[in-house]
Amino acid sequence: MSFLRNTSLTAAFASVALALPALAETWDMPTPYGDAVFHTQNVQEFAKDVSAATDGGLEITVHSAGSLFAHPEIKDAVRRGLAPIGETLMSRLANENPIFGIDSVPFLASSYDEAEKLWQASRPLVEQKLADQGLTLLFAVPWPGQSLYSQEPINSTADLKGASFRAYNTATERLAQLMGAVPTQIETGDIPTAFATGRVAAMITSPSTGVSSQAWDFTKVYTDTQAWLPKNMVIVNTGALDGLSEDQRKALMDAAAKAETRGWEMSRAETDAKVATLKENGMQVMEPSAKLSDELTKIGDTMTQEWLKEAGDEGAKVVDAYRNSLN
Ligand code: PCA
Repeated sequence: MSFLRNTSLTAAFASVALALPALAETWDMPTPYGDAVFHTQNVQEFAKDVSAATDGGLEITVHSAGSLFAHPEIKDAVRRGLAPIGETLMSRLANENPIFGIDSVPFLASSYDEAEKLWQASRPLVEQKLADQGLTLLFAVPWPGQSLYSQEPINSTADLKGASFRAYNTATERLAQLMGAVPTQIETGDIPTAFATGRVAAMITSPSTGVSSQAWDFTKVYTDTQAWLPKNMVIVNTGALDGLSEDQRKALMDAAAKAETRGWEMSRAETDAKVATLKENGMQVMEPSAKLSDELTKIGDTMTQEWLKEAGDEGAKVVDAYRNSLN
């Protein structure tokens, strides 16, 4: 064995090692929804943008459809640093603080323009409540307006009396109760089975989720209530964020701002496209009757009052700022 050959080999390895860039950081990113959903596609684009802007220095691996952490666990996983970054439905956190549920109060903000203004008014408090837990908000994107899916036409809430109704947050549970229905929490991935086995008979969700769960297989009527636009948000563990280089942090924040703009555009485009898909697959698309609209508006008023009561002064300030921004 030649000592000389060995040292020259070692030297060769050392020079290769020196020529390599610093080890790339890889972040696992749990997300709740499937790959066909526009939110997931937007997050994938975001990950690509971050990789490109950091020359591969920060790679984000998206684990969609609750495959790394189930939806209810994602936020705590990020808070505890089990995953540095993740996506969740903002209103899933409403039990921690009412501000997270402000976008799920029926008819408080029911168009994209209103939803955007509500987001501007509520974002600082959302950011603050997340910061209190060591979390940083990166971006938030709305689902299209929430509308009813049922087997028979719904002319008034009386038609839902006693029906089991799929819920995905506390607001949809409360809505079901106020309509006289019986709420059951079901994740999007379990919607088809829940209908097939009779666990639920109706739901309120976006045309996007209607299409991704193939609602035409188990419901016949889509009633276009567009009652609110709940948001998904992407959060990052603040400690993990602080551990990045300044360049990487900037790349992440820039990609986040871009993802927010792109996501809102994707969401706006979704509404008509996915309603058309529901129709093509044989669903009856209906406008709500005057009676149903009236009843839902009243329920929205009740839920706004309940929200304000729960959210106190800081919540009232957000709603005031939002309402002032509408004029
Ligand atoms: N889809 C998600 C949240 C809101 C939406 O449109 C769901 O149904 O769970």
